[in-house]
Amino acid sequence: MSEKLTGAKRKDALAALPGWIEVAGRDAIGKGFAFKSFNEAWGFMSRVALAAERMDHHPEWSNVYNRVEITLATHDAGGVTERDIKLARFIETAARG
Ligand code: H2B
Repeated sequence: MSEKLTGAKRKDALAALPGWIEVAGRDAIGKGFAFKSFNEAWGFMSRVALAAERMDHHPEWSNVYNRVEITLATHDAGGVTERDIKLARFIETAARG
């Protein structure tokens, strides 16, 4: 099981992920994405879904038309770990198309 990220490591990891914020009220990180269309949002979600399955690490997310809200936490660890940071990094590349 991965260790929860704390302190400077966590701060530095988040600083390198623009727009990602600490979720209020729980140990998790999140970001909202807005695309030009539902088609672009779904394409993004498809890329993330395939990677998440390969990584065996899955996002909590919701989609409304062109918007996708994502929360990442490692359920086994009860908080944010390096696995969430890796997935968030992939999500950033997937959002670029
Ligand atoms: N995703 C996330 N975000 N956290 C987990 O702890 C987790 C997961 N655990 N995906 C995985 C799957 C686990 O349930 C399976 C059995 O490996």
